[in-house]
Amino acid sequence: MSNAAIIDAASAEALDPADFHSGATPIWCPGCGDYGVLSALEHALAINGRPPHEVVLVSGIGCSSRLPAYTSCYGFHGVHGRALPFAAGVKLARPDLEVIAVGGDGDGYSIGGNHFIHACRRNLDMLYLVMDNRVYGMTKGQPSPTTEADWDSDIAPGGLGLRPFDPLALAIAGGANFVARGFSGRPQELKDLIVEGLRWPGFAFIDVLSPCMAFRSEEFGWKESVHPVARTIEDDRAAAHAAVLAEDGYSLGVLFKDHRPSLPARYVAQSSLSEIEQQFAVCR
Ligand SMILES: Cc1ncc(C[n+]2csc(CCOP(=O)(O)OP(=O)(O)O)c2C)c(N)n1
Ligand code: SF4
Repeated sequence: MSNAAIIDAASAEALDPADFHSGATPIWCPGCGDYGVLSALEHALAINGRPPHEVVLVSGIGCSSRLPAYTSCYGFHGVHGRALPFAAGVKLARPDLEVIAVGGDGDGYSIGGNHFIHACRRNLDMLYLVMDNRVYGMTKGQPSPTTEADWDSDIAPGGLGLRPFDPLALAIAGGANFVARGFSGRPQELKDLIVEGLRWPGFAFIDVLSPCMAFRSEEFGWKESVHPVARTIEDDRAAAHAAVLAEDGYSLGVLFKDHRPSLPARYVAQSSLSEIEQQFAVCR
């Protein structure tokens, strides 16, 4: 048995996916892909072996961003598009914690797009899980940056006509150390990807194809489109970028892994919380 498998076996005995349930019942629509993501995440956290009180889930706004409330981990349900800066703050203040940012393609690639680029660039040791349904679900079906140009809807008749951008290519160009794609309909594989991303040093990004049954029921057909990635490229960012731009957007697995150093340690908070409070005190 490999070292990783021994650790997995020991952790699996210690923690159960149910340990990560909050007890709150998700209010997602029946068939929403986010159920599969939640389940995969809970199983991955149990394998990862860190108890709920050592894990922080940070989100923005959207159906997918409700996810932290359904877990027993520490959670922060912030403002739209700002999950990554909050998560970075938590990680800088408490590098000992497992920090995971979650949300949707609208939250992360539209209003939060600039934060996404810079989170990749800073390469802090955290995981970012995007439930990509290629639509704004919560606000009733507007196109997002990953929506196909010709997707026809009441709100954008005939389609927007805008080329969708590729978040994986952006993450590689930005500097992320781990770039992968998962599918909510393959929760076992997604669980493995999440475990690998959690353990990989630096910024790990997983774009999860997660169908929206309410506004894009055709995404149910993704189960026929997905296929394993041809190969994982390691350390050659230019080659990985070219490969990702050339693939069809349905390759599942790790597309790129790198060992780029994280934000320099000199920028990481060295002070204690009380010292920081004193620095910001209005009256001394
Ligand atoms: C500053 C601000 N602008 C707009 C909104 C409205 N809003 C709420 S959720 C959302 C989009 C959510 O889409 P996505 O992140 O893809 O999540 P999904 O609901 O599809 O899971 C928008 C535009 C808001 N809450 N705050
Ligand atoms: S509107 Fe779409 S994304 Fe939101 S809960 Fe329903 S199926 Fe899921």
